[in-house]
Amino acid sequence: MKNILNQFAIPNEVADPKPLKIGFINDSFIVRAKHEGEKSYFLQRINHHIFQNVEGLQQNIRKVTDHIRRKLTEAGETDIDRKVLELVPTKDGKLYYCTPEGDYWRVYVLIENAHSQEKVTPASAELAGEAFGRFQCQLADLPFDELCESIPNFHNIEFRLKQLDEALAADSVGRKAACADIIEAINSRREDMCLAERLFREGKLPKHINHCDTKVNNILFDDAGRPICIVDLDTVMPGFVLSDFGDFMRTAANTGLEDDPNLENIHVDLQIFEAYTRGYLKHATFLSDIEKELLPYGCRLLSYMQTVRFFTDYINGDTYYKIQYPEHNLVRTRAQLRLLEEQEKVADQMTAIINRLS
Ligand code: GN1
Ligand code: MG
Repeated sequence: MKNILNQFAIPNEVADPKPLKIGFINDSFIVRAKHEGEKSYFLQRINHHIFQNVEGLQQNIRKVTDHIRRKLTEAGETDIDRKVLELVPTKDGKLYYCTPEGDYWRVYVLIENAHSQEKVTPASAELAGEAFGRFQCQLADLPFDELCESIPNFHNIEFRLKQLDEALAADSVGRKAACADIIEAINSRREDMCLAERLFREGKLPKHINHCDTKVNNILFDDAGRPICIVDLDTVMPGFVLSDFGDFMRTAANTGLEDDPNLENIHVDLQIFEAYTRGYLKHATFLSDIEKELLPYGCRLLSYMQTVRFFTDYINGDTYYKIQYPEHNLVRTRAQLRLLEEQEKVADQMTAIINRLS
């Protein structure tokens, strides 16, 4: 691993990398400065099976972090190094290093005195809304087609449904027959759930740069509990603002778990919904009327998309998501479907909250 670190333009003396247990996709290590007051680093092996275009991925991250840094500077912000991630290039100026064995590595400067949170409260949800709203706003004037899709069609529901149809047609592990109710629930919503893609084709719904993984644990907070920096930029790519709003609500405004085996636990937490929306709308000032109007739809879209993705993986025999027990992807599917049904029930309440707050 010394040899890997040696490839990067790290100016100060550092200790050996120590593995960090975060995230399921990349392998992460912390690289501490040997002397106090000097920079420490965050080393990652990029999962190039999931991110097959590492060059495009790293260029995305560079463009986004450069753009945000410029915005922060223009706004006269201080402490900018803690408010945006910084990639450390290799000694020959590349954004990643590929080993002779074909492993891809990258290095970020470590942001000190910052931590992430797993749980949300109404107070932290409002701050999270501000943080993701600010992030989207900072990127609103970066043309969406400047970035590539680091995972092609990642949040394209038409593509995800096609993948499901292919999985069902193959039925390679014979799981389809027992899932008629799920297939029916997915099919009956197909047309409605492809609305955003249709509106885009008709020129009525714009694309912007999105984070595409807006879980609360992708925000770093300072010791006083204020959000300082958005991290995990791997899926930052063009898409609908509905993605980021919807995925936060899918993961945070659910009284149950993403894989809750007890469907009775699953309801929409409207307090969290309202708090996040308040924070988000404060900063997402670039939203058009149609985008604002579609935000409750965005919540349903992301729950539906996750239902389709978990179910596809179940039908395929669990090849994408790590599972903890054999029926895990089926349990996840049912839990996400229930969340969708619950969101359908409170759609009007969501709209009323948005109208009141905007
Ligand atoms: C994956 O690994 P994690 O939790 O960051 C997935 C998301 C899904 C999520 C479901 C690259 O994210 O899109 O919403 O699982 N990320 C990728 O919990 O597929
Ligand atoms: Mg992630």
